Amino acid sequence: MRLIFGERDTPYEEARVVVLPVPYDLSLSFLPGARRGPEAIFLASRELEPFLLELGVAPEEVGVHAAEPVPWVAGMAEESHRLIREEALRHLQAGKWVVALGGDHSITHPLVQAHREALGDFSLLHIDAHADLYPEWQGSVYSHASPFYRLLTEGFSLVQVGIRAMDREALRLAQEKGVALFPAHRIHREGLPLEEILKALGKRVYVSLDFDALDPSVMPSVGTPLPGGLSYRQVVDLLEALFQEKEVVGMDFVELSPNGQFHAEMTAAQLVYHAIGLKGLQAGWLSQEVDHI
Ligand SMILES: [Mn+2]
Repeated sequence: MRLIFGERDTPYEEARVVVLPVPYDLSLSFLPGARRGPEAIFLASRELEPFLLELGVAPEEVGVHAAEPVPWVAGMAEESHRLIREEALRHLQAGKWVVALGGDHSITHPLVQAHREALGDFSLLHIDAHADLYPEWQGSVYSHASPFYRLLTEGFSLVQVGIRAMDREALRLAQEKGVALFPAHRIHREGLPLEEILKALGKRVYVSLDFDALDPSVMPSVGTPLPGGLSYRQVVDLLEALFQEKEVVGMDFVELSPNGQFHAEMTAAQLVYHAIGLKGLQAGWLSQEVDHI
């Protein structure tokens, strides 16, 4: 049975938004399970209230189509990444706005490649507990700890928010390459520096969100939880400011690793749904028909 996102699925031709499941987690180093992330988000999304009070719209009215999951090839990271890039590119070339659901964070590299091929240049906003700037991890450049190293060396400008784990070499690399780093401890001390974050980004932005950016008290269902994370409200505030000021060319939400805590799956689904609503408002696909509070 094919799963859908939300209460109803819009046929592909009419849909503006494609939710693309990428259940790939073969690069994980600690706790596997992110391959079950997309399915859990789909199932939880069925329980969402379609009307989003905060935005005053029903995001599903943009027309959301759930695509077939991208297949992967066991033991063949390069081939699996090629399939991810090709599937994303196919939807982008059909004019869809793609929201990818991981899967582990390694999928961001082929997703970003597909977006650049279809849509040209943009900067990267990476929301995560981990900087993911290792040249390789356990011998593989296709690792979930490496996508942003690869993207940096390919010339992308990078803004990282919520970070609380990186080693000395990664910090040195980030400083050398001009990464705009907004670590979680600074956000907790000073509040979310929205203006500074927006200033560090170009006009067009791709967003990659690792659910472990959220504090484990909010989001316990991740492969690599770390204390000291962001609140749900802080992440929503960041996305709202971003969509007001920038053109968001695409998004991925990665590393949900379901472990029986349904509230975490609801949190993930709600965040994805909220982002679709923000895109709908920014693109003019949705307008508020009732005064909302
Ligand atoms: Mn992470």
